[in-house]
Amino acid sequence: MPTQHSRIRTFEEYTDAYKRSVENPEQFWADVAEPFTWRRKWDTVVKADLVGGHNEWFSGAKLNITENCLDRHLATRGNKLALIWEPNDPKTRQIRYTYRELHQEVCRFANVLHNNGVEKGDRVCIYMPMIPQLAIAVLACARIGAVHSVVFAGFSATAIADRVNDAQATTVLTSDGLNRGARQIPVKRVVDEALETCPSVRRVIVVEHLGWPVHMEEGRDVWYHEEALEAEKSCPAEEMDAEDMLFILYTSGSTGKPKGVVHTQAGYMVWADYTFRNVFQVQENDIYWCTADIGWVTGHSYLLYGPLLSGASTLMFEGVPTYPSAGRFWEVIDKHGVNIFYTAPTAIRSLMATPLDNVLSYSLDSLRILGTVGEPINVEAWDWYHTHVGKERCPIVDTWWQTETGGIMISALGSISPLKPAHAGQPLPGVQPVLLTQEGKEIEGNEEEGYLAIKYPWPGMIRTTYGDHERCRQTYFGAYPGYYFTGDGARRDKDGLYRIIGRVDDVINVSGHRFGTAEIENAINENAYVVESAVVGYPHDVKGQGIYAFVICGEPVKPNQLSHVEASIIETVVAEIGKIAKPDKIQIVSGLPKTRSGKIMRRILRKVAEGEISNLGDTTTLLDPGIVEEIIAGKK
Ligand code: 6R9
Repeated sequence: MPTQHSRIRTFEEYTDAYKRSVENPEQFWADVAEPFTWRRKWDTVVKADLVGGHNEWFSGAKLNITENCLDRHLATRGNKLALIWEPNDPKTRQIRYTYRELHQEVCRFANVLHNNGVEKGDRVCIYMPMIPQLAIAVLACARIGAVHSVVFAGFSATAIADRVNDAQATTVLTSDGLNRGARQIPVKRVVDEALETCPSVRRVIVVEHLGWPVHMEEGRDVWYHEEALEAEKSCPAEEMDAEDMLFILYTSGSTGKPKGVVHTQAGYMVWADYTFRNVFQVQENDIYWCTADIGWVTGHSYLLYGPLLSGASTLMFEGVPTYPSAGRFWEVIDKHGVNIFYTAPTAIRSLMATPLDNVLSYSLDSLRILGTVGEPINVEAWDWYHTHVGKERCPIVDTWWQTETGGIMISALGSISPLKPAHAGQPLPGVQPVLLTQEGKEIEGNEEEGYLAIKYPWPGMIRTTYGDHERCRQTYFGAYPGYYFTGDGARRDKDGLYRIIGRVDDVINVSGHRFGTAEIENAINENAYVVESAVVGYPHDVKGQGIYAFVICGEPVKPNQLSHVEASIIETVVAEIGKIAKPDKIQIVSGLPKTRSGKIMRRILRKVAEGEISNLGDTTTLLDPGIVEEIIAGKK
C-alpha cells in the first residue's frame, strides 16, 4: 500500500497506470486514496450505476477534506506559501498566507459560521469577489460540513435568487463591493435585491473589501470583521461521510433552468488531487497560477482544492487580463515567478489581439508548463501561446472536463504525453471514454468522430443534481443507459488522441462560460417588447462562440426604435442572468422557422448566424419557408 502520493513521471508509467486503472479500478483507486488523512477507511471503493446514476466512491469512509488541504501539511509545509493573492490594482498590497496562516484563517471563519448558526448540511451561498476571504470561506464551509454553493459574482440578483431558492440556502456570504479592472461593483446591493425573494436566508455575513457604506439589514446582516473578533482561532474539523455533499455548483444545460451539480467529499478530493498533481506535474517549490474565478468549477478544483490537497502554492488574482494593461498576466507571472500557468483560450485570444510588445516585454523565464481549459483552443491561439508565452519550451496541456466531471478527464500530463495543437489528448487513468453513434453504438477504431461518453465511473463524477435526481439521471445517463453522456462531440485521431469538437446539445460556450440557449431565450422573453425568441451560437473570434438572438416583437419595430428595443432586451438579459450572457447580435424578425409541429428549426438559424446560407439543408418541413428568406435578408 502506498503511503505517499506519487506522480506519474514517464509515458510508460502513464500507460501502466492507465492499464491498471481499467483492469482493476478498485485496487487502483484504493492505492491512490491510501495516503490521504482518513478518520475511517472505506468499506467499498466503488459502487457503479451508469443507468440510474447512483454512483458512490469510498462508501463508509469518514474524513474532512480541509484536514487534507491544510492540517496534514502543517508538520512539513507549515511555513510554505499556500495562497498568494494578487490584487486588481498592481499598486496595492499583495497578501500571502502560509499553510499555517491559512489553516488559522479557515478555522476562524469556520467559527464565525458556527457562531452564526450554520450547521453541518446547511447550504451556504457565497457571492464574493476574488479576494482571499472567498477561498477561506469555501474551506470554512467544508471544515464544518456546510455545503457551499458559490455563485460567480457577475451573476444578477435574479440569478442569485434562483440559486439560493433552489438550494434553500440559510446563509449568504458576500462583500461590500468588488473591483473588476477599472470598474467597481456594489456586490452587497445585488445581494440585497436578490434576497427580497429568498425567505430561506436567515443570515448574511459581509466581508469588508472596498470600505463602502452598505445597507445592513437589522437581525440578518453582520460584518465578518466584527464577528471574527470574537471567534476562536482553532476549529475541529467535522467528521463527514464519504458521500456527504461537499458542494453544489450551478451550471447550464439544454433546458431553461440551471441545475445544481452536486459533488461529494471523498471521491472529489481524490480526483481533484490526483488530476492536479499529474496533469500539471507539480514540483514542491512551484508557484502555480490558475486564472479562473472560484465561481466556476475550474476555480474550485484547480485554484483551490487540487493545489491545496497537493500542498502546492496557489496564486489567486482579483483582476482582469487587460487592467491596467494587456500585459498584466505576464507581469504577474514575472512578479511571482509563476512556474505553471492555467488559463482559458478566450483570454489568450483577447490578448493576441493586442500589440505583441505586451507579452514580449516580460521574460516569462519561470514558466515550465502551460494549460488551457473551458473550450476548444484553435490552432492559431495554441501557436501564439506556445511561441510567445511558452517560448516554445513549455508544453501546453489542453484539459477537457466539465462541472459534472469534477476534474480533468482528457489531457496531456505535463511534458510526458504527446502534444498536438487543438487536441486534448489521452484520457487520464480511470477515465474510459468512448465515441458513440447517435443510436448509442460504440464506434471502434481511430480516425473516427462521435458523441463523447464515458463507460466507467470515476471518483470525481457528479452524484446528483440538487433536489432532483431524476433530472440528473435523464440528462447524463438517460440518453445512453450504461454510459455517462458528456454532451460533447469528439474525434479520435490516428494515434488515439481526442479532439473535442464542441457541444452537440443546445448549450453554447461563450468565453468558456456555459449557457443553455433556452436559458437565454427565457430571459429575453421577459422583456415587454418580446413575444418569442430563438438563440443560437455563432463563431466569434475572441469569445469562441457569440450569442445570436432572433427576436419576435409584439408590435412592429420602426427603424428609429430599433436601437432602443435592442438596448432594452440587453438590459433584461443582464438583469435576468448577468452581463456575461449579453447577446452579441439581436435580429428582430417577424417569424421563426418552425416545423408544422411548432418546433423551431435551430439548425437553420445556426446556419444563418454562421453565414452559411448557401447550404441550409432540407427546409421542406417548414410551415412557412418564406420566413427564411426574410431572416437571411436581415442577417446581422
Ligand atoms: C471545466 C469546464 C464544460 C464544457 C465541455 C466542453 C467545453 C471544456 C474544454 C472544452 C474543448 C477543452 N470544454 N474544456 N472543450 N476543449 N479543453 O469548462 O467546465 O464550465 O462545465 O464546461 O466546456 O464543451 O462540455 P464547464
